[in-house]
Amino acid sequence: MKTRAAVAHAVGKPLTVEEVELEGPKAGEVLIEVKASGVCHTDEFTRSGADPEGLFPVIFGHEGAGVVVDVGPGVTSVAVGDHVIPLYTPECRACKSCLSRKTNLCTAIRATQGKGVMPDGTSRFSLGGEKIHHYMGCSTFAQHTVLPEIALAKVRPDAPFDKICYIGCGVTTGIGAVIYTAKVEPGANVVVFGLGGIGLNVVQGARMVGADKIIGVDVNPAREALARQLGLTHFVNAKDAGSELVPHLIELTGGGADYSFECVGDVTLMRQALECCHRGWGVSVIIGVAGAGKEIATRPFQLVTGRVWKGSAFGGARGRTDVPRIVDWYMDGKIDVDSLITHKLPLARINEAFDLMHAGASIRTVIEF
Ligand code: AHE
Ligand code: ZN
Repeated sequence: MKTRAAVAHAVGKPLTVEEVELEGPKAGEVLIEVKASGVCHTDEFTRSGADPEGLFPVIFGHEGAGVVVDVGPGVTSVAVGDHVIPLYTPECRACKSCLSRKTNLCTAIRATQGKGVMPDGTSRFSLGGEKIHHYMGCSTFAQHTVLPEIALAKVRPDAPFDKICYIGCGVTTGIGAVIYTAKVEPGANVVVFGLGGIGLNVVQGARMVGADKIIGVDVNPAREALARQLGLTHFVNAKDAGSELVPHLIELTGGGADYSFECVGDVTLMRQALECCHRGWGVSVIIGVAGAGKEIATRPFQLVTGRVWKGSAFGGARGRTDVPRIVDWYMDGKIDVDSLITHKLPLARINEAFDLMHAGASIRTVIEF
């Protein structure tokens, strides 16, 4: 079939919206009509060339919501008409990682996903006979896309696509890092580095679990008001604090943070996030994705004295199990998604979403099909 998609032909170039060829679903695969897709910083990370796994030409987008329109042979967990959220971290419930109960990082299809193809090693997208790569197994900047069934969370049909698409990455990554990865307990002091599309969700996750101080660090003072609406108790401008940032945070938390979260992907901030943690028990969670070749550093003393450095992908969430529950939390008014979706655009104007992101003008832009 033909469908409309935003194609990235080469590193650093704007996306071009064009009609592409899409093959139907093969065994274990599902064809969905994408109704809405958020534009995440990770799409820009790969578009810019900073991602060592980046492949071109490609159809980006990994934060979508849509409807099942066809299923391939052997598909049992979803049916035509079901509302679904694509999962860049699938959940097969059978691989070593899923069975370990220690991680959400299902390994069933990671190798082929990283090569921009479906599990059988081929792509469903092409243009004029040339193969186009899938992105993070999702490619939601297309009106239709194909995914393995293990990479789809079935969600309630009354939830609006233009809001719940954000649960496909940013919301789950931020809230999940608090509740699944860090397991923040009531009364804890939390420091959040970066109050963007992920950090603001860390803030509301911390509020949800009953954290005491929720301190946000950012260089953009315009982020403070929205962050406070979501539960922030203190705002620290990193520019004003300068080299005193870490001592200031330690003082503000009465000795150090119980938990800190790096939501930017900056290795200097990652070090500060670790070092502002409380001696003996503070846990720092890295969420931000850093560019190719970047490395983190700290004095081993920081870890010897009990601070813990962790990472979190997709918030530690098991997509097929946890994403439908997070959709319920949104529908029940337990979490705020609407305030974070600051812009909406049609697919034809998708490049403006990247401009808004660069200007720091948006938290999330959602593309509506
Ligand atoms: N390909 C990059 C790493 C990119 C990365 O870390 N991706 C995150 C998702 S960011 C969501 O916006 C992730 O969850 N990765 C899990 C995985 O299996 O890749 C690189 O540096 O190589
Ligand atoms: Zn993302």
